[in-house]
Amino acid sequence: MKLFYKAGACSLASHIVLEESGLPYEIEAVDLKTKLTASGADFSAINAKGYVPALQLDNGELLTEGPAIMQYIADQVPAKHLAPLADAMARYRLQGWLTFIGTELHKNFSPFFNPAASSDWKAAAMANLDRRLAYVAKHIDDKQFLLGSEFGIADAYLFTVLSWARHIDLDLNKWPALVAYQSRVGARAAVQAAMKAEGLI
Ligand SMILES: N[C@@H](CCC(=O)N[C@@H](CS)C(=O)NCC(=O)O)C(=O)O
Repeated sequence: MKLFYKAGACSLASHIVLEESGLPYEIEAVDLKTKLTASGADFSAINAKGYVPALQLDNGELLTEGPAIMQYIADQVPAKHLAPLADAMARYRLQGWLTFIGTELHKNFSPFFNPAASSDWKAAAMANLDRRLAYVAKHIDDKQFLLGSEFGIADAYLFTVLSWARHIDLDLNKWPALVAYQSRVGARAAVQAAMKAEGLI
């Protein structure tokens, strides 16, 4: 498998999950401005959406959308418990978290990385982040990870979006549970390895 990624972007979550899975994989960086991959390929021809993450499977198929990619990887290695089994209630809870992180968190960070975003849009997004993160902090207060005591793919995604806070002047210190969570996830060997491979640490 090959993961197309941009250092520190939402593709980091899929990268962490690949590391956690223990499966063999490669990574290739994408320049999102020129849409060229590190080897000089036209990324738009590989993924018509033009954004990361994208996972090229061993059979040549391409899978896009982080939550789908992460679930695919998790389902290849059920013994690693990166996602609850497909018919378990906990799987729907996981889907709920992936959707929440994608739509309520990830996409409220997006205007801060968009030079065309207005200050009104950014202010509205920051207010949303404030409310949503307060909710997550309360949820995580008595837990190790989002679904309880076991690390899973939603944690890889939440860790990744929380790592953007320092770039946008969002101080996580007002939620000590989130800061502790971030350190807990960040200390995992797979997270360290993925971040190192992307040149983030
Ligand atoms: N819905 C997509 C969103 C992916 C996304 O927002 N990717 C960003 C990086 S975090 C990107 O590649 N942006 C560049 C672009 O849209 O051209 C997913 O969940 O995978």
